[in-house]
Amino acid sequence: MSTLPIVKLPDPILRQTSTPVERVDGEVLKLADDMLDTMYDAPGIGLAAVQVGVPKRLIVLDVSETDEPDPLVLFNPEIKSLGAETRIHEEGCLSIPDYHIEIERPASLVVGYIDRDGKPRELAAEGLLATAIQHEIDHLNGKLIIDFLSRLKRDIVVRKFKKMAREPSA
Ligand code: GNR
Ligand code: NI
Repeated sequence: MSTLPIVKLPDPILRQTSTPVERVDGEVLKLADDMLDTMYDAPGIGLAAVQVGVPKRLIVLDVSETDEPDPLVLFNPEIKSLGAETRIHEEGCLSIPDYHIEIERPASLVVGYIDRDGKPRELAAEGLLATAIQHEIDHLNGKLIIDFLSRLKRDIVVRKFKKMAREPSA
């Protein structure tokens, strides 16, 4: 396995809509393993393929709070249902370093996906996992956490990251 460079704001690839994985083959399985490596190395609790420059509908997650890792790999994840209750969580994003924002989202969900063996599955999630799955699926649709801000606040953040991309030391 190997780590991959993480694409950062304002790279326009982050705004692309990712396309479905047609077939779970060795190539996308290798990509999933490299994404897990990249996520653990960062460290982060989730990663979408577009964040390593590959706009395919593939996400990896691990919200385990123990020493025991619990890697999840979801191809073509699709939200089947959302719970009525919401939760607010302070979210970060590996593509927007050192930036955090409180976001209110449904507290539970059921997600359909294709697993590593190419089999369709469903997963019921709540708490941090439900939050993280929604954050990752947003990435597949070109959506970022700054889109929960007003236009004015979002533009200020984008400008700051554009400036940092120009002058990496600033
Ligand atoms: O590592 C991450 N932490 C996190 C915290 C709260 C809600 C969502 C996340 S996902 C983020 C990694 C990332 O950017 N995934 O796209
Ligand atoms: Ni993110």
